[in-house]
Amino acid sequence: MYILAGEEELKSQLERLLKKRDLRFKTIDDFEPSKINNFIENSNITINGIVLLFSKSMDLKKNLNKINLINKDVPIILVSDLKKELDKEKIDEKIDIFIEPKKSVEESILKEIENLEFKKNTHKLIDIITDEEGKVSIFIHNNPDPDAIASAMAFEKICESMGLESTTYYGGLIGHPENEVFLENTGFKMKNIEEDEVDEIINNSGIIVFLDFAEASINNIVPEEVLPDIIIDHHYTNRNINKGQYSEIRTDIGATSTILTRHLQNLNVKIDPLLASALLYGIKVDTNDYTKNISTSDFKVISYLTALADKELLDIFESPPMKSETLSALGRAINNRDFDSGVLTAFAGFITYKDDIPQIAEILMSERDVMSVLVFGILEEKIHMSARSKDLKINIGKKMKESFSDIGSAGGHRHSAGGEVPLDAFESKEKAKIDITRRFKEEVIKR
Ligand SMILES: [Mn+2]
Repeated sequence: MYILAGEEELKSQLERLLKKRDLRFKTIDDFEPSKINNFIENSNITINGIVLLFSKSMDLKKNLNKINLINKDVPIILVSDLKKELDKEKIDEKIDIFIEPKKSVEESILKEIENLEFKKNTHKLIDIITDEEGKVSIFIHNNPDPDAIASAMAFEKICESMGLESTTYYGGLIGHPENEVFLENTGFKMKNIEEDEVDEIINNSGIIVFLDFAEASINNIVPEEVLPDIIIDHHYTNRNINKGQYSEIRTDIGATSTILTRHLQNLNVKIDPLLASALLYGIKVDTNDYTKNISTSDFKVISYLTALADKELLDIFESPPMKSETLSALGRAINNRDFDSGVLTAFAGFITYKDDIPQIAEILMSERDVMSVLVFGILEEKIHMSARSKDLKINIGKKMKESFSDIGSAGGHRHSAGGEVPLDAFESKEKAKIDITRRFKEEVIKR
């Protein structure tokens, strides 16, 4: 049961709502804490909450002390637009739930406007795609990440639903092993191209689409002078870009995959478990596990996609199986590790993939009592290094720079860093191992 107290008009509105939902309530006519407490004590049914309704017309301040007198075992829900004034009175501890009616109305209006905007955009997008004749060419940035790849999958799905042919192109490599596993498991086919192939593709395209980037020639294979028909992106740029017919650059949204999902929803295009998983993983990576640059639009899309996604596939995306060479390098690093005062250094020997080094560093960080890690290995006459630290007093990027910049290049951030040193900076492989370990320990261990 709920107890309602406060302003008449709001009370009768809420009464109607509760009746509709078959929820029991008791209305207290004038706001008297003793009356409420009496009712709570003498009632033989559980009181789920007390709803206090105060809009601007009533002097809430006058009643503040009264709220203090209410039985503290029952949750208090305060409905009022005067939250700012209340904060000063430090009433937050007494109120369990705060509802601001005006703010809620504003938010729902904004939400509806945002929905309308998205629908309008989808229509515009479709108009452009259907107006133009010929093939749809989708470009994504160099060394594409899951967000770019999933967005291309979604755009191709839209084209397919309209009976149009489309191809996705990218320059560079599928760099990280996680991205490789991601692409492999989506089964998505896209074309890796060189610069000299772009002109012909552009000339044979009806529609040119840029996804997850907005500016030709910056970290992508498209020449500067190419004007796209469609841009969908979420990265901030302060430069004047050639926008073409349709450009949707939403820096307030966490991932291009979110924007594409909204278009798929508006078009009622079926999102199969594979596409849902890919889009969801794209958002996850771009928002740093749903923590960075995330908006209400992203959250809405995330909950929608989570219901459709293939959980096993997501598990594979999130913790990709290791290659046999990587596992061997990890084994060597584990056997060759040296632990001293919270600092772990590990030599992985001759490695096959450069990306193995940071991956191994991440794994070795999980050992108990380890605060900082340096992993290094040899590939093509170079020593590749990767360092991690959870020691708050250390900036591992700076430490790496101080340790190695005289013989190679090194640097990074507070918690994560890397570097490269030519093997011939040392007399032998054995000397390299000793010297690198010594340099790192000298900088990182505080004695
Ligand atoms: Mn992105």
